[in-house]
Amino acid sequence: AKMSLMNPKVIKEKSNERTIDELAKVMLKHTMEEGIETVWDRFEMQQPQCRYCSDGVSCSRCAMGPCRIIPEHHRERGVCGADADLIVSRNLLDTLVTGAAAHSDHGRDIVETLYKTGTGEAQGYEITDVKKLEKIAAELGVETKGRKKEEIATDVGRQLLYEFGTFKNKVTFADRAPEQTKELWKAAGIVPRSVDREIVEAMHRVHMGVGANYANILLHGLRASLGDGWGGSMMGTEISDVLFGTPTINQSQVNLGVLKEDHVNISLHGHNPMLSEMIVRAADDPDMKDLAKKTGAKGINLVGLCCTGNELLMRKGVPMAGNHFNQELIIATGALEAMVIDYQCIFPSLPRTASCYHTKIISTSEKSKVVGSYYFDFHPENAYDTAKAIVKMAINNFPNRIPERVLIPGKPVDLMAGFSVEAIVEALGGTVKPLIDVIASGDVRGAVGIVGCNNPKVQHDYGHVTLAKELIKNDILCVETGCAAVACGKAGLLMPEAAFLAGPGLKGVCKKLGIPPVLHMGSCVDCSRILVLLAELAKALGVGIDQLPVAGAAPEWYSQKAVSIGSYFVASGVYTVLGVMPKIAGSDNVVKLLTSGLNGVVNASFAVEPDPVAAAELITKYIDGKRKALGI
Ligand code: CUV
Repeated sequence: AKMSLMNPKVIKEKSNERTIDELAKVMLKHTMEEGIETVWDRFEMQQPQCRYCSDGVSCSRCAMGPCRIIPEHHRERGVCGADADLIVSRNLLDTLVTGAAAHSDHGRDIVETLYKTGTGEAQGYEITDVKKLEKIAAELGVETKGRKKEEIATDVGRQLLYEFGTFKNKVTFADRAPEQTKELWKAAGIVPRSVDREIVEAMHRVHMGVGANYANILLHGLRASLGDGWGGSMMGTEISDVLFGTPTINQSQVNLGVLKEDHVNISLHGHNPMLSEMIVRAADDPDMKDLAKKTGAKGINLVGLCCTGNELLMRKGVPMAGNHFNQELIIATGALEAMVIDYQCIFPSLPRTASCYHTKIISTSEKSKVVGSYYFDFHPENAYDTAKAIVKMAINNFPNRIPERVLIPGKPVDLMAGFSVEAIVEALGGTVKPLIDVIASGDVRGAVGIVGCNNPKVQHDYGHVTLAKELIKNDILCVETGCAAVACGKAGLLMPEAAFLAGPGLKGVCKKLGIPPVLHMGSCVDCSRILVLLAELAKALGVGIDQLPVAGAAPEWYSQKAVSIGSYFVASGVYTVLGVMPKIAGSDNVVKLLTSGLNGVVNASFAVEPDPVAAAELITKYIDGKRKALGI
């Protein structure tokens, strides 16, 4: 029965306006007909959004406020005396370190899991990549000779946990940056001292009566972001590789069509592989497979969403159901028995969406309890047993599915993933030299990291896909993470066949190596893989990262984590173009500092360009400038 009061023509128009994902269009039409609310509807209901908040000139940090800067009404300062520059910069620092904290707390959970795997307290985990563990041990000065991998893991875990606090005053992985880049950090006073310290100090600085100089506040933001990128996030990536394996190139499938009508469908949504990897193991348990058959299903079908999906896709080839804005639509297929969540990027309203169907939302983190969800207290100590209990709950929900309400909107698209730095180097024959050669010859003009989320201010996936297509046309190789990579996967760009869309130079290189023109490097914390790749390229060339013909882009970002990523890209010397304007327009000084002033500090800056075609032009011009400066 069609419940909607909306005109069918309006429904069709809206589903086309909201997304370029063909299967999402089908589902959006369905949600509008059925009267199921989505992120796009809520965005519409929030219009017009507050102008003062959009420009960053509202402040509600203390009890003398809230305050707004309204120059035309002579309100130039908040009650405390803060002007627009200070209010904007304080708000931005707060946003940035919220993101840094999210990444880094995830990193800590992983490191703690490694530590507990070493000591034998964790259940069901093992050390998979011993070579990587030993390499990291050497960087940390942990003895490896004649020792068991568990002993090394315990010491590596402990050493990394120290780097969150204030005792060690060192973020070891930041040593991986080239000397020239580290010199810039030293000169600017932004070498990160620890992961947590920079975040806590930022919270101190935004307290009334502490940070009062906008430039000083923003520089600290760069330092905190470096503690995330080269610290917390890099630990998340590296130690996940140690525990679950370093990704190798693999093939899988993507979009809502990965759901299977005759299987128990479970989607894994969130970020931390310490949960999702364990669900993969539990679903492989013969007891679980038998149970699924007993309920009449052909088997268990695990699918990923958002970044924990990227983690599983990279390491295990688990099919990917979609990115951020597919999370409500997958429930509306009526074919999902359970959505298992940990934390970050999970709409708090998902149980409301699920209440229209048989789908169970299963939360697992004490940090992210969700009203209306089923909660399992998941910890390293009880990981395997809890994972099995979760899978069991999903299987037992299969008979509750209502077949008439199932709508799987189409067929999945093939994609290639697993491009860790190690996998890229292996594909190149063991060193980065061949990549440098094709950049020097001009066959590949440069490389761009496209990262970040979906945002209802941008047509879903349009920013990511258009930017990537424009860049590869210009012979610029794209490396991607997060929802950007999933968007391009759905659009078919993650297959070697997509090389026909690339310029002649890049096309030749892709054909020779059998790789796509857009490489999937993982989840958001795996933006740290991009840093490692840049560091290796710069060191091989004997230059700083800021001298490379590379750039970053976040065409559809929404999250505080993306602010931290963009900031550590820029602080590491990577020009970064945003597709959505941050909340800073209320301060000309902050805008100027971020879009040009930083060039005098870290030799890189931000730009904002909502049109992805224009953004591609900006980036191509910038890359050509860098090539010229290198004399290639
Ligand atoms: Ni972490 S942060 S919406 S899932 S990329 Fe996707 Fe990626 Fe942004 Fe979230």
